[in-house]
Amino acid sequence: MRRLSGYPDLKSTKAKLHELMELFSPEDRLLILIKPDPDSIASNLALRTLLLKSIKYATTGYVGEITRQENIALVKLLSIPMQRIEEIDFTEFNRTAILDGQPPHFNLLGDHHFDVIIDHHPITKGYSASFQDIRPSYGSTSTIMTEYLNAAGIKPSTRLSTALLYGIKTDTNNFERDTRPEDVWAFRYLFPRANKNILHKVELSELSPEILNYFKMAFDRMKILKDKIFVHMGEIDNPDVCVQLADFLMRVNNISWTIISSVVDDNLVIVLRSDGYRKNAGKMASKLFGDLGSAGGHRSSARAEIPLSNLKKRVRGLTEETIEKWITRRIKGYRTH
Ligand SMILES: [Mn+2]
Repeated sequence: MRRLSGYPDLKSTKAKLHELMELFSPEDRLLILIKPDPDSIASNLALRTLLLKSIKYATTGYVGEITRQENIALVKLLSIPMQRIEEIDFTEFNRTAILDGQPPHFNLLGDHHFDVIIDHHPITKGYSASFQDIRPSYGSTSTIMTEYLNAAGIKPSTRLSTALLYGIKTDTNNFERDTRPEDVWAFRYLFPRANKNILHKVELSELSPEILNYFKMAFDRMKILKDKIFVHMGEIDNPDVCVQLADFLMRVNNISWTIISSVVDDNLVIVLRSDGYRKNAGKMASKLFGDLGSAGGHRSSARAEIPLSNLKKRVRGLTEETIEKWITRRIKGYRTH
């Protein structure tokens, strides 16, 4: 097989692969546990491919919900078989693997023994595993899995390559963060094999049809306050809408800040974005709303949550209009320097 520009360290990966394969026998029934994000989903597909001929079967169980539209599209377009963990009968399996995470991330501690853990998050403690390969400096678990496939001499299928490529792209935010040469190597290795049309469709699938109604509402309600866009969405079921709106409206030229608020249950939830260059959304959140609830975040993204009961004395009647006016006043009073 052709080696690409010196990466990765094939010799040590081959040794690890050997160690991994030694663990399994043809009668094994493996349960793979993941969280349903692209890197985990792709890594799971890669492990299934690696072990295809060495075990009886593998089943993938995921923890939590598949909520992001891109992930729903990924699973559907690549027809990746997975089951909710609640639907799984653990007694059916004699082996367990965790990919792109470690037992504490799954609240699985105590006396359960794990067979395989492959991950790129910081190393945690308090569990036992027969095989571990944790590389915190790597951008994605998909990168590690690509090295394994390469070491095993397996040419990844179009479907697998597409999934792994997307896993790397997502976790490294298109190589803008936590990227190592190995991630770039894996990307180059997978790119010619992947289906770029599917990838493109998955990446464009961020909006659900239902959210378009919220976009319509936001366009009607939005206020442009100098370099800021503010929208109060009123009462909604899920504040994820605010996150998508806040990200989307940052694309508007000359806008450095977006602030999207909504009432969810008995809380006022405010999502803030800034260009993060000379601005600091976390600072803005805590200065504007920190006196009344939890507020904070990073330079480019932040969030505040205020129990409505804390606003009773400040915001007359707690109606959509009075809440909107109150936030507008606070935003106008904020000095960006
Ligand atoms: Mn990951």
